[in-house]
Amino acid sequence: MNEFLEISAEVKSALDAGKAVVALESTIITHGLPWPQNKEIALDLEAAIREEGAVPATVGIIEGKMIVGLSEAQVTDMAQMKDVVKASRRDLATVCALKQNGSTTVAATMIIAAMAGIRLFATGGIGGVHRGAESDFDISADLTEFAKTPICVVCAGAKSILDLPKTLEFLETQGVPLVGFNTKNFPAFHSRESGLSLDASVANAEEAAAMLKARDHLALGGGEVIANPIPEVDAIAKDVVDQWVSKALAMAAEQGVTGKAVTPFLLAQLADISDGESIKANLALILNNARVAARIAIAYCDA
Ligand code: PSU
Ligand code: MN
Repeated sequence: MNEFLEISAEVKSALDAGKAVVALESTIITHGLPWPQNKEIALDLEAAIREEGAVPATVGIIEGKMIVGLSEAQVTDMAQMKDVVKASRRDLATVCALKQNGSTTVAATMIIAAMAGIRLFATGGIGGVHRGAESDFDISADLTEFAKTPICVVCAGAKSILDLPKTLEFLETQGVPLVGFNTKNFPAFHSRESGLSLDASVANAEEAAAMLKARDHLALGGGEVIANPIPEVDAIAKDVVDQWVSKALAMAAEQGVTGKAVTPFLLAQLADISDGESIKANLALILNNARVAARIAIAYCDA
């Protein structure tokens, strides 16, 4: 085991026993949601995964140690940290070597969870190709990670702050399976449908697990994205979200926000503009994703 990796006793014994484990990211805690909802949801997600019969493993970096299975105290600390680095693939070595605190993006969580031997990961929304990427080249490192690291990410699609058609094209180019969970329409995070169709879907956790087993067997490398729409009761109409997003994008342009600050800035603007509605939807969909990921993890272990 490498000197920077620390797996909690609970997660380690679950993995050793071949039990279902679901990884969770921490950038959503530090840069995606405000205090105190960030802490509450982080702990609620873990509880939901346990309730389904799987073991949660929240991933984060504390003083240079990549931890798989943060404790409640560590999650609580992280939720209030001010100086924490938003760490993606390129940041891992500096954060570890300099003994910094880092929250892990989807890409970094995949890397660390895969080191531990975890196959399933639940999040809210994935990073993607940003609008205007044809001039500023802003494409999330999440997208290239899906092609490299063997983890299945259950998400509610991607936020429409992104360029969704380009995001789907990019995933196709990278050979990443993008599979709808009981849908053939790519979900747009707050809304159940983006209007973009998917070529593949699975009907339930068993079919999803069979797809993962086939992927293992074929040894194609890389991971998979399962797109699970927000529950109907929590969904927000697409035209309402579109209005929020236009305002948020205009603010980002006005303030000249660039680089890794773009996604957190847009998320905070959305929360503000929607008067917390975007956060409510966010909490509902991520909980739903955690439950689905747990069911898939269990079906995968049983298959
Ligand atoms: N999208 C969301 N909520 C989030 C993120 C994305 O709807 O919290 C976070 C995830 O951690 C994701 C990261 O991996 O932002 C992507 O950042 P970037 O666009 O800088 O790659
Ligand atoms: Mn970016």
